[in-house]
Amino acid sequence: MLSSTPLSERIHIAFFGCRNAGKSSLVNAVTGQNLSVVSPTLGTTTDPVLKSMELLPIGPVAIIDTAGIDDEGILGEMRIEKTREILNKTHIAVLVSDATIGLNSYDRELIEKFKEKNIPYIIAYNKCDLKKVNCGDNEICVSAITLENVNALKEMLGKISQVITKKESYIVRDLIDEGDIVVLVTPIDEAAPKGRIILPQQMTLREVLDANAIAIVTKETELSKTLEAISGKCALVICDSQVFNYVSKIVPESIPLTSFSILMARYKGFLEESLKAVSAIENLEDNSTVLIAEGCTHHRQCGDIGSVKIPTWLKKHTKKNINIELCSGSDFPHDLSRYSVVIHCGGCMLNEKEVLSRKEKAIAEGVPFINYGILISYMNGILERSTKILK
Ligand SMILES: Nc1nc2c(ncn2[C@@H]2O[C@H](COP(=O)(O)OP(=O)(O)OP(=O)(O)O)[C@@H](O)[C@H]2O)c(=O)[nH]1
Ligand SMILES: [Mg+2]
Repeated sequence: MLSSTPLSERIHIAFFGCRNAGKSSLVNAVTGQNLSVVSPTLGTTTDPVLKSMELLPIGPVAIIDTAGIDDEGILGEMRIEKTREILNKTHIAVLVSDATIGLNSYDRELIEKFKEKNIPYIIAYNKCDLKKVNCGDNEICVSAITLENVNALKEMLGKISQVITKKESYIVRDLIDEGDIVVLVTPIDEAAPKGRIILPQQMTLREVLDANAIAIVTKETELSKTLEAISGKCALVICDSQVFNYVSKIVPESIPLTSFSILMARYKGFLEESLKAVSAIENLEDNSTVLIAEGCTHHRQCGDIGSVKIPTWLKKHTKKNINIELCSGSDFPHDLSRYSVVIHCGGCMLNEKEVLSRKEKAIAEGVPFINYGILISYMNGILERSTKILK
């Protein structure tokens, strides 16, 4: 984990198209690896295949091969649903069309989806060893068999990726100055993963170093001693949201305080929505249903915060008998209408596209979308304090 770019930070390039268009063959050709099974049988690829790799000239990417969008029957429908879910995390789409057949209605529907979701796309007319077609600006004739134009396709992907990565966003770098001391408070309890620190902490630490600032990492139990040792000379304290209450009592009001989850929500683009939405918990009633969504699937990564701590605190705060539902990883309910509120982790394991598509879905359905850290600081009465430095 420490040695490679996290999946959530990689450009996701997904290959879509009809069965037998040669999606898997082209993925193998582009990556130079045998990632996906190829065969003349329709519907060879069933579940999406995702592989993290370094792809020149782009850099760290996640390449995704998908099932044919024209798949049939109930199972086919489920596969198509999975393919649509992939759209929510795709930065660049490659529509693979069989050049001997040309674009069909499924392909056109996909193109509409790309446009609707603002996904830059390339149409790759594959099997150009059998037939060539005239290509427009974002189109290219390729052959996964002879490898004709496969490098040119990679160059096109490289150009698009340069455009979409221009917009820099930061976790903490823009909040601190060179030489600042930043204290990171990371509880190590039984829920902490063995032998490492978790992703939001790693990413924050890296940015503190990038800013030529000084990072001090400590557990909450050593925080008092830490602050004493540096005579309170500290530009910012960042803690795990679970220990907000404890930490807020130790850190003097004069030192800015926030949490990893809040910083992550800002980085992924849903801080403002969370701030607007958080007071919606006051409207919860007995039997209201709340969805708690966690981006990681390794249960222990976030420990019991989503399944135990937040539900307990929420019930205590609202004094209502609330129903809690949990989801994790890439699973996110299709229909949010049953939920009074969605409470979402910082989303460090999901790419920003996926988090934003969840936020937009919630907004479209009128369901408040709140970040873990914002919720916890609100319930502890320190919302103003923990977001002051971000404004
Ligand atoms: N002539 C020629 N055949 C190709 C080319 N690319 C793929 N094929 C053949 O087309 C067939 C389907 O290839 P796949 O890569 O499995 O197609 P797919 O789009 O992944 O198909 P599904 O997984 O079923 O959706 C195989 O028999 C490939 O050998 C190409 O560039 N030229
Ligand atoms: Mg395939």
